[in-house]
Amino acid sequence: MSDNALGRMEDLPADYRAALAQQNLVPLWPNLRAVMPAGTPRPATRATHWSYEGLKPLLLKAGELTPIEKAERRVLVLANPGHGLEKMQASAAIYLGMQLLLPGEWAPSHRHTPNAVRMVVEGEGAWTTVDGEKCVMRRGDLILTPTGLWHEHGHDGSAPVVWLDVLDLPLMFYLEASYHVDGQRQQTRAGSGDRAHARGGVVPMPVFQRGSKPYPMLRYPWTDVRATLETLATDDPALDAVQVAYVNPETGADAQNVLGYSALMLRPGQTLRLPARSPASVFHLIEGSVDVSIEATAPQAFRLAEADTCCAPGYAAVTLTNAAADRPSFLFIADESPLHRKLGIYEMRG
Ligand code: GTQ
Repeated sequence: MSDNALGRMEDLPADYRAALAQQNLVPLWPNLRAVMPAGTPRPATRATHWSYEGLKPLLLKAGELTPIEKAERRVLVLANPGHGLEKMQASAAIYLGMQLLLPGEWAPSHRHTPNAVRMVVEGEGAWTTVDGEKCVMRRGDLILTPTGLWHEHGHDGSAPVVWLDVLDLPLMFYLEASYHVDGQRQQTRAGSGDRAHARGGVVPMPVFQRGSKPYPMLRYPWTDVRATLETLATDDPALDAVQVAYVNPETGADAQNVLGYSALMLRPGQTLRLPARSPASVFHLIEGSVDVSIEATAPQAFRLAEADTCCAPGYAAVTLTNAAADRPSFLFIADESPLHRKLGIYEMRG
């Protein structure tokens, strides 16, 4: 049925409309197509690129303007203009922020309902203590701070440290389930977020039982992930998508419940087309140089330099090209696929 076949609001008498509103009632038919468009959704999420070179001076300036005590978390949010900047969301479910911690600073312990991960962008000497385990932060490391776990950030190094925060905050906020609790400085215990699961293929088995922690591994060191990608590329030269998923090493399931995380290597000069899928996604360049082309309603193309980030709406194919002809490029990818799969709305359209 075409759009104009349905009655419009203006077709209804003004007194009838007023009587409906008076009783908090709304006629569906004038609004039906807006909430359920034909064939494909109309995402507010716009393909957007955030340049690290562009934002870094502003982030460092925030370090001068706002002491950590006045910020709790000193973050510039990568906001999608399609949603309105004040909504602070990259997509329907994804929040992105660039966080700065200066030498000697401490971002106090808290926990919250949204799940978060950190992808370390630059700087040495910072750490995040998650659930009592002190996780060192090195470039490219992924550190989980899952829902409900205490976390705090500190910095013993001598130069600024920056990382990318990825949270499912927009979803939790929409669900009216977003809140935080302040805590005390955590007592640390043995463990560094990854030690017991650092070597693939074996998992702890205390007293003949498999571990039951929902988040057994909190830190995914980049050196290991990068080495895995290189091995994968070497062992299977015909493999197109040299990509690994960050998973729970006990169960093999996605590392977190809502957002999915992966790392992708593009061979020198390689072009890879990712088919259109329902979840929105985020691409962050860890190493190299990559051209991103997004086949959205308003097509977009970006060149990602190191530490740049971009997002693509769902239902849009994305083509990635390694702009370097002589070396691989490495991307960190976050997307909404665990959420879509759980909801039964996951689609791949080709
Ligand atoms: O580091 O705990 O970007 O609570 C937003 C909210 C980071 C954090 C963000 C947070 C954090």
